[in-house]
Amino acid sequence: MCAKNSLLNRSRLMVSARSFCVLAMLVALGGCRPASEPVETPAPTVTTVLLPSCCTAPEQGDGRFPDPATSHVEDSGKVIETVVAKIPPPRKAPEGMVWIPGGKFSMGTDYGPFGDARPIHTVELSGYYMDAHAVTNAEFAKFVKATHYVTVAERPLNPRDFPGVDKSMLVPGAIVFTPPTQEVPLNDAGNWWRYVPGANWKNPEGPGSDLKGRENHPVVQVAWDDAVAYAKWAGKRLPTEAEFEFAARGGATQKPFVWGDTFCEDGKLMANTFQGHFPDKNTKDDGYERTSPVDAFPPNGFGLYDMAGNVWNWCSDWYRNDYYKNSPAKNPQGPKDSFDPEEPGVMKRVQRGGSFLCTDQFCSRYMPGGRGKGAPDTGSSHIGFRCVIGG
Ligand SMILES: [Ca+2]
Repeated sequence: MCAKNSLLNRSRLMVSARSFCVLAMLVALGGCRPASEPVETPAPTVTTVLLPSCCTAPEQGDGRFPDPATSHVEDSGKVIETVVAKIPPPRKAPEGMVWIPGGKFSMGTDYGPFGDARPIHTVELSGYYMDAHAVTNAEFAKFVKATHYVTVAERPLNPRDFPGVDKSMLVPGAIVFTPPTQEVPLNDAGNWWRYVPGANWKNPEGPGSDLKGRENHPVVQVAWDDAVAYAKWAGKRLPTEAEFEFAARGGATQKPFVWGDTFCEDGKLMANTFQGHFPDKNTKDDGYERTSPVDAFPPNGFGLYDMAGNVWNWCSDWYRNDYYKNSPAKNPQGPKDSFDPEEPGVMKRVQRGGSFLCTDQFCSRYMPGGRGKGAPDTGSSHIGFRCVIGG
């Protein structure tokens, strides 16, 4: 999607929203109002259109996502045992990359809340090299130094693309996780996301923040367009959604976590997620309130780090909630267009892996079948990426 269209998408959202609360719910939760319901022109606010849309609150029970050990949807699709191809790497792996030999696996999950990850279906993949970890701040800095690339969050906003919006509000910036000081309803992501003028990859939390001590953390505040630009410069590409899931599963079959069957392994937290009470009290049992070094947690069965937690990873595919019904069996590239019933009319790309904000109280999509999605022009403080090279 070109930047112009992306901005037009933003603009359309801005004039179709009713209020911060409603739009925040539309973006973060979806389905809060029928698409055909007429809406009033709001008091415009940049903040509302830039909320990320990766997570959906649970709809049942005590407000927590159900235990993956007990939440299984019947007739979710045929499951086969994962077959990791015995294909040796065609050449020495590029520095920092891991050979994923491809094979066959069951893509999707029977885990209850993940309705868009069904039916489970067999996918066959060719081999590829994947970055062992997400692109770091230090690596992204090299790219920017070499190319003088300006990320989406740093670019001026054109008033023509935002009719009716006060020019003073059109300030480059990005959305930042800003935890409230008290318990808040989980049905309004506006309670913990804030648009911060001046926030970008170099200043992830806005002016006054920097990357000192975070050189080995994943870069964040990068839009899909930024990730694609980096990949092209590096001679790589973004992974397809299928490549990411196959890699995340690490050769295992339908395990709920990329490391195995239980959230903790021998009492050890295996990924950077959110502990405590979301979003107001982060007990940081895993040691990190926000991003962590890319090698802080153990790698999975393929030797890949942070395939769950830390930051979401942009994938190349457009997002459609119903894609698994029609996905090609071999090397699927994603649908030709995008549709998210939670937010019709907004084109989105797939994100995978979950982030440091994932918790069973709000977002369990760090589990390998979980799908995330977001507008290509919208990064945030918990979205990064990694790259692949075809075999
Ligand atoms: Ca954490």
